[in-house]
Amino acid sequence: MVHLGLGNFFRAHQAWYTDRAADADQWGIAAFAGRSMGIGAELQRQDNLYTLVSVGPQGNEYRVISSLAATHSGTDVAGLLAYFTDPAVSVVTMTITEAGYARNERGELDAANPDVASDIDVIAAGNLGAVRTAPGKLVAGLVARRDAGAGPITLISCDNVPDNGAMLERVLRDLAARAVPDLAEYLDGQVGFVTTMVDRITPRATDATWQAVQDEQGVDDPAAIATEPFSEWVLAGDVKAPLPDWASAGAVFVDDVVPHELRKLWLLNGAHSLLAYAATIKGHQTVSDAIADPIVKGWVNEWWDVAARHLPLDAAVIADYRAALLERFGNPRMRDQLSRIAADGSQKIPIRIVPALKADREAGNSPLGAERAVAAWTLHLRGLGAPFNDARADKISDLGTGTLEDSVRKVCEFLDIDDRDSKAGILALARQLEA
Ligand code: CS2
Repeated sequence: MVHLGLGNFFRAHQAWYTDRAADADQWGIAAFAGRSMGIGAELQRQDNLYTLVSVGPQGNEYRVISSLAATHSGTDVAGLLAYFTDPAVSVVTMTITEAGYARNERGELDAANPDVASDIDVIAAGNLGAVRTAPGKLVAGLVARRDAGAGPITLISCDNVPDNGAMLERVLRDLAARAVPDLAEYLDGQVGFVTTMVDRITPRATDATWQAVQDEQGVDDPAAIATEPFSEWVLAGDVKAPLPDWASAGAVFVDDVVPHELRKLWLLNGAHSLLAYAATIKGHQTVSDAIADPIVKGWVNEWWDVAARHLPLDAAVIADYRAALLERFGNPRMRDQLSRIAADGSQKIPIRIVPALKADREAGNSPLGAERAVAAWTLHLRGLGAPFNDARADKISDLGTGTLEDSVRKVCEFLDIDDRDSKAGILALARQLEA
């Protein structure tokens, strides 16, 4: 299998499931970093083996992960195309972040993005090796695979975006329609898209992780990473070619993944984003410190009450998940930095917070818990709390300028929130948070 996005989350999640699958000895992952080599150089020096540290509230567990067979730089497009033409490769997974799909506000491929426009041109000209974006690389790979007659393949997005299989299919079809219209037949018949919910909180790697591996395992592993004990993977969709036996490692295949995705995206990720913007204004730096503050915990519960009113799930399922999340967030040994979660809010707030906010106003309620998250993000854009870091900084930096009232108005416009009461609520909450 091939994976795009050699980040910590992939190494703690999909690589870990593949390592523990009953047929693990039949599989190896060729993983491609983002632009630069990233951790790939360290991994190559140690035969692509690394230690995964599961950080429980009481102590650590260690496992050497051996599912990674090769690591490549993101610029090695020739290497990527070679895998696509190999019939032994049957699945491509990806963790390329919300921004990596190069979508515009309407969820279509953003053809106005210069890198996307360039990919359309080079693919149309048959110069497949010159692609730059993830959608460009995937379409180029599929063209190469079709031309090589290498057979069917399954593509699996593992990013926190609702209905990520359909989302991926849409951007690839948009790109193909502009660059190689005759790829449509191959896409219809030979390419499967799988939608997934992925979950495992994986903080940034720190020296403390490396030190623990050194002290407790006697191994100097610069590629070691830490993660939480909890993990979940729910998949649904059109499997066109063999996959590792992930079910034997705990993954669950269902008919409809959407309720699972919403549960995770709203309750876990939504609370994460609220904490990243609101709790950092109060001076907290990690999730566990923030959730230990009763005021912050109250904000999270208020958000969860809003979200719960609109989740298509039994109340008991939601209550259990909330209780489990409080334990996960409270794990004091994890040290998950809120600045990690604060990144790319322009991609996260619209899918994590806004749908429940709007649904709740439409139902005649006052979704204060959701509006506080938008208020806190507004202040974040104005320089409060966690440092600003957003893949779409060029498009959104103006939202934080002018008076607070200006900012709230622009943020609401950006998020397509036009309800008057919501706007007033967000402004009032922003004033409170600022004070
Ligand atoms: C976090 C996620 O970065 C973020 O915004 O909310 O990385 C979160 O830790 C994972 O989705 C947990 O599965």
